[in-house]
Amino acid sequence: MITPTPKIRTAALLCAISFLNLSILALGGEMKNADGTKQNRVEIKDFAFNPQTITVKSGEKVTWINRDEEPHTIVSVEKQFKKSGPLDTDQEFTVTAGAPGTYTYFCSVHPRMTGTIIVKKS
Ligand SMILES: [Cu+2]
Repeated sequence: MITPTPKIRTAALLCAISFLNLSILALGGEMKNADGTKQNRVEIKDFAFNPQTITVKSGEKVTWINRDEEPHTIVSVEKQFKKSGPLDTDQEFTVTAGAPGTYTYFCSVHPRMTGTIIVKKS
């Protein structure tokens, strides 16, 4: 006789695996949006951008989120993208990656905080 137990077990296992994936990816870097497009996230924590260098494709979005209690900003060194206002705790800022190239940025409140976006051809 066949019981439905193995199926349920598989479903529970798959569920656990996707949950695990999600928690690893949620730390920063690449994530998928609900519609399947790539989500590029940079977390600001302990006065640092994490990941410090992120590689994206032209046309993709990059989102920063401030996890510190201090306000931070995102300012392109060469003014290659619009600068953010001061981000409060848990506030986000998003830009769309333009032409391929290397974009460096810093926090105007704490200029030692720097990061890099590498934009590849899409
Ligand atoms: Cu800052």
